[in-house]
Amino acid sequence: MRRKLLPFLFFFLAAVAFAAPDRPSRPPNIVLIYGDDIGYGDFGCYGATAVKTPNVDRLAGEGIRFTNAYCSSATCTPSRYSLLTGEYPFRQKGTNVLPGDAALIIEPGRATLPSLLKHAGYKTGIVGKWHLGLGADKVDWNGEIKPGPLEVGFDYSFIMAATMDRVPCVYIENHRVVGLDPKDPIQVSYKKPFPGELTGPDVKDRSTLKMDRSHNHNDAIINGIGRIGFMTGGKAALWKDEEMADVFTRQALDFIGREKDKPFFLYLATSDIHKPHVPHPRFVGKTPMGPRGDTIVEFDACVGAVLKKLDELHLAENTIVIISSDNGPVLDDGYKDGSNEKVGDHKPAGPLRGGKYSRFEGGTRMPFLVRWPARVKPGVSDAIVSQVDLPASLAILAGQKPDPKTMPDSQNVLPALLGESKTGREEVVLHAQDGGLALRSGNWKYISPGKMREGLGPWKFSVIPEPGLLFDLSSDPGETKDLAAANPEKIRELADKLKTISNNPQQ
Ligand SMILES: [Ca+2]
Repeated sequence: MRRKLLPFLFFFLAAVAFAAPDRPSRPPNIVLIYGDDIGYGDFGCYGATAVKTPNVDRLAGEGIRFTNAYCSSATCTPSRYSLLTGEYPFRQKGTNVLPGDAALIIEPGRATLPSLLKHAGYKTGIVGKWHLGLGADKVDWNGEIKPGPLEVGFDYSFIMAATMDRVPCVYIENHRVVGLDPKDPIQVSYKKPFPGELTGPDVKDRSTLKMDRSHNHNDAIINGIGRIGFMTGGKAALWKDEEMADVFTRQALDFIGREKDKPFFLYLATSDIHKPHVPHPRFVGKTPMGPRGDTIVEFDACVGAVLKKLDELHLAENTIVIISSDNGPVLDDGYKDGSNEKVGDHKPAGPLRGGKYSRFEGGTRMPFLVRWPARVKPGVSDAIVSQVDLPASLAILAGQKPDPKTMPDSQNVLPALLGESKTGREEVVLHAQDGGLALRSGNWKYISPGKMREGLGPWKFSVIPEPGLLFDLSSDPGETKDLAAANPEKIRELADKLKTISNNPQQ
């Protein structure tokens, strides 16, 4: 009799344990807050003083602050591709920065970070910037917009298609444009303007614009701001840039609230701090740095709202919160917003050289924070990790066995992410779409011959000659002393290694 009761008792106790809040047996929720164009030096916890980021700094103090964490590429689309697929972007054609009417570049059905977590029982959601293409060919913005996030592993999606400076300037929830009046259908073109729609060249008095361009961004004028690409229709659905951060934050909080009773994965890809920098009026003037600095404060407020929500729902203890960015910082990226003139002593890339678009460290070394109170002790880690490792590492944490064939570059660096190991990867490949590849191996950094952008915009362009550049990051984090001539064997070794990795995954 007693023996027969035991299994029931076990199941009863298991059910009680499973129902308890913050139960350790439940897989952790995962919230990945992915900033846009935020540099290594843009947060207080990485040395910024001209901008205050108390919420990000709080998370850093309660978790691990990484000093050698990388995105895969120095621009948006390729980094985001890598983050979700576990594959370096240079292995696939078509992964460079996409126009807003591009087709989906992730093959539906392939293993992704969200699909593996979904398979592990997670509810998966994306809120914010997508920029990985939508549809199989030409998208009908007035019908069902697919395939997209829902076809590559997300249960819920509330996104902008591409970037704030590209059309279409509308939100898309799951498969539909939000707030679209069917009597005012949307058309999008990246080739020619639509008759009767205001475009940049029509605006002779530039003071009538909310923000003028410095280069490009002179196609459709929407909300007083020039964009890349043309669109017509959908007037009721157009976003207002100054409200975007609040809209995405609200959607993120709603997702957490809806899914709080099961493990969830939220990929919150913020609009901040990508150009055009248009913070909500309550953040205007919060820094001496103009709109770019103010959008960092807006990003921090979004982080604060998410942390508060997790606290209110008693989810913080067993939720992993990761904060990072998709590429390095940029000042003048196409709008006259005072970013260069007002930057003052602030160093957007901290002590690193270069920024967005660059293969110098500023292009791809990212702020990277991991907080998980139930398991992770606060600290600082110098382990080398890459965002391309998140799919395999988080999937393994959730009990999945990712296939290295489908996620060829995603290494399991979970011990480093959780602070249980001081080492992560031995080397990482870094990419800039108009430059080529670079390799970090231990403290050595090799940049292959090819094009190079210098500066944070406007840029100087140069060509790196054979045999490339070599730096010792342990003594020269700012990549100022090229050691190539003095170390011919080392540079040959690294060039060979880079070639091997780029030809053969997981070497
Ligand atoms: Ca970006």
